[in-house]
Amino acid sequence: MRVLMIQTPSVEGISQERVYPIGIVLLASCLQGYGHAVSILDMNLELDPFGALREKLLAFQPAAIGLSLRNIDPLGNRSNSFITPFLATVHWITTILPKAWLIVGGTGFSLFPERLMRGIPDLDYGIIGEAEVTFPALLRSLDNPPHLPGLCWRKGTRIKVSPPTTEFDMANYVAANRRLLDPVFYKGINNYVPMIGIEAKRGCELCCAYCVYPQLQGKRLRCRPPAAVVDEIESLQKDYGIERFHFTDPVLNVPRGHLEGICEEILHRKLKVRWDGFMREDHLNEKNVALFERAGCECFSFSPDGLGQEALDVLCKNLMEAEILKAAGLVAQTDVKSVYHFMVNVPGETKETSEQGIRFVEQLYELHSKKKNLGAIVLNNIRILPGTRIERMARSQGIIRADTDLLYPTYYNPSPFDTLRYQLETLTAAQKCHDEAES
Ligand code: B12
Repeated sequence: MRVLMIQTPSVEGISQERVYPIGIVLLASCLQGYGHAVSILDMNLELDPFGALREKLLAFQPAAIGLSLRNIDPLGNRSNSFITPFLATVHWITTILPKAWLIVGGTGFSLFPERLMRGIPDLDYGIIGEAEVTFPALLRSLDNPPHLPGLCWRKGTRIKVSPPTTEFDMANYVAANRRLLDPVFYKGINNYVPMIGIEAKRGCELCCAYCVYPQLQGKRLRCRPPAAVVDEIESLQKDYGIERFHFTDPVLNVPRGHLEGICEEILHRKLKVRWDGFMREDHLNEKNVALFERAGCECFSFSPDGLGQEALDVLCKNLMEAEILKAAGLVAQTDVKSVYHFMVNVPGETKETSEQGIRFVEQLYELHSKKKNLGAIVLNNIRILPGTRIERMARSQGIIRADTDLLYPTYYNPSPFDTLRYQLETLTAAQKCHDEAES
């Protein structure tokens, strides 16, 4: 069957950082293995995304189209929605190729499956979560699919959803066939984000109050063998000259020993690559910080989220303020920059916690002041996503109503601390200016 995989618009305009759409390239690689003729379109790469879509549809004439809805909105308190261009994409396809099967998946879809299937009657099927097994199986039986994990389908006017799988065995992981989408197209676009994502594992065993990662990938950690991860990195460097990578793992440095194994393999092969990924503070020590730096870590990215112990506790971070400061002390001694993400105006915010938050930010600047290696402190309000503890809190506190449509940007930011973010941002901007003036 001719199958076209499309990454629908996921960034705000052409100037934004873009990422290689690893999800659809992995799926297309799988489908190729089953003998399908596949093609890929990343609309984010196109100056005229809808013109490119039309051209691709007419030239390739797919019988089935896989639409990836990765992002629902840009987060960061912004109010744009990627649902609008997604709806436009569906509309263009059904106008140009009304007979093609339309199947949707991706993280954005997986968070709102019923809502989207109900709201967009042109979607024939949806698949929640990882789709390496379900998608090829669905293509074999589009007229009358059997029970498949994660499948969303229509029965009359009803939407039926079967529970997704989070059990894909990472020992069977086949690295994406990059010939299907040349990484070179993504070179030189981004200023900050490494464009190529590498999956070292799936799954997250934490239960942070706002987070959907365990929902998306399951709670069980499923690691790829370090040598296989480094094989993928090595071949991307050799074949495409890619030197910077982002590990897509929810938390990169758990379980203990896995990232260490990857780093030892990188060093053993003498690869000169740079990489980053989100790490847990309580798993860092002098030894592994030094190893990560030697193996090419170019940024310690942290998401401690809570600006103090009360906030850490309410966000269920299972992390101590002292552990964050200890980790900051360790990474501050390296020549690698660090970035910290925090959430502002979390449930239970008071005058005291907000003042503590300000002091906490100041302490981080202080720790990093000697080497001037604090890349950024990123401050956001919480985007309320379905199925999270924060959603339940927001409902019980009357911050969202029973009929609030979470599909569109909705943040937890009640008064009276709804402007706290600006206060903290002003502080970080002033600190940055001070640091730059000194250096
Ligand atoms: C790594 C990551 C990043 C990295 C990417 C680096 C890189 N070079 O790739 C960074 C930090 C840069 C990043 C940035 C952003 N991200 Co991000 N990111 C992730 C993360 C942790 C993993 C994504 C990933 O690559 N997974 C591995 C691939 C293989 O899995 P996958 O894409 O899910 O694909 C599988 C399935 O979804 C499915 N599938 C995918 N497509 C399709 C299509 C069809 C037809 C079918 C059937 C199935 C299917 O099958 C695939 C294989 O199993 C997810 C959270 C998570 N745990 O999933 C958030 C996540 C996807 N990001 C999100 C967002 C919003 C963003 C940003 C907009 C945030 C921002 N303002 O910076 C940007 C946008 C970047 C962009 N250009 O798209 C949201 C999206 C949902 C939402 N809330 O809108 C998520 C879910 C996190 C969250 N907080 O909610 N991200």
